[in-house]
Amino acid sequence: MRVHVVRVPYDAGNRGVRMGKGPERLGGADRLRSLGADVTEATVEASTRFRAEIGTTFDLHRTLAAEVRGALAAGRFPLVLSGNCGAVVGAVGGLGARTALAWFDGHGDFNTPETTRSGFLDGMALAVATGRCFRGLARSVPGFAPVPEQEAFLVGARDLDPEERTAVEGSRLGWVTVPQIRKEGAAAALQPVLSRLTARRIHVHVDLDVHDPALAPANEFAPPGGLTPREVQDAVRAIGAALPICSASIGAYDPSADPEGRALAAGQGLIELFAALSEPAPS
Ligand SMILES: [Mn+2]
Repeated sequence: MRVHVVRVPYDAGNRGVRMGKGPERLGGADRLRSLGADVTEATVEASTRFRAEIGTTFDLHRTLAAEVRGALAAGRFPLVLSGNCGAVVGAVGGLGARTALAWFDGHGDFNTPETTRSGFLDGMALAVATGRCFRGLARSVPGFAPVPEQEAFLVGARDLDPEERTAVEGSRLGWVTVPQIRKEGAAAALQPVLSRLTARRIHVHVDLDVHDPALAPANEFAPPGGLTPREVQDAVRAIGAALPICSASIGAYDPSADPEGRALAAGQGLIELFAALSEPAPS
């Protein structure tokens, strides 16, 4: 296992607060080393002192894109631990075109400036990654090209604003729901969205609030009715069986919402799973 762990310890442009605490708490590098992995690490920092949610977030994306590109060039698996889901925009910049996108999340992250009710940029993260909004700023991320909607899919999303839901339903995004996974099993539930992908590799993003907060409370926004940690792992394995997972990101972990460390355990389990899946298949 050759892994490059990149932390982006920011939430809405602010360092080390709320979900910005998550990357350091998740750790990962030492645990992976103890399992025999060859691990390098980096922490992405804002390049300007004044914090503006939108400007600082895209600034972080630009730096993250370079980290991801460098890791791939060095033959390492980029594993991004981020406060916000928008880090995927930076990762996509580093990955280049022809990469599909799996998006595990309790929410849709598919709002736009015209539909958002909270004003939280990260609620638009998937819309940015697929080129629906903030196109100019997204173009400022080196290497970024929007992921075509038909090459992206939501997993476990269940709390969408009304207009956001309409947007997802009117889009070409895939959407695999909690009831589908519970009823059919992860592999069967994911098969329709996986079989239509034309990309040759995939980035897997996990907002830890895809988990049921009764089992693994990731943050204060986690909606009820989520997946079990086992279901999330099964779904990631099903994706990895269909095409190579070239990079991954784990986001939205707020340690203060998780006093018993159950979402932490789920996140650390995913870190180990991604590292294990990064091994090239024996030939
Ligand atoms: Mn999210």
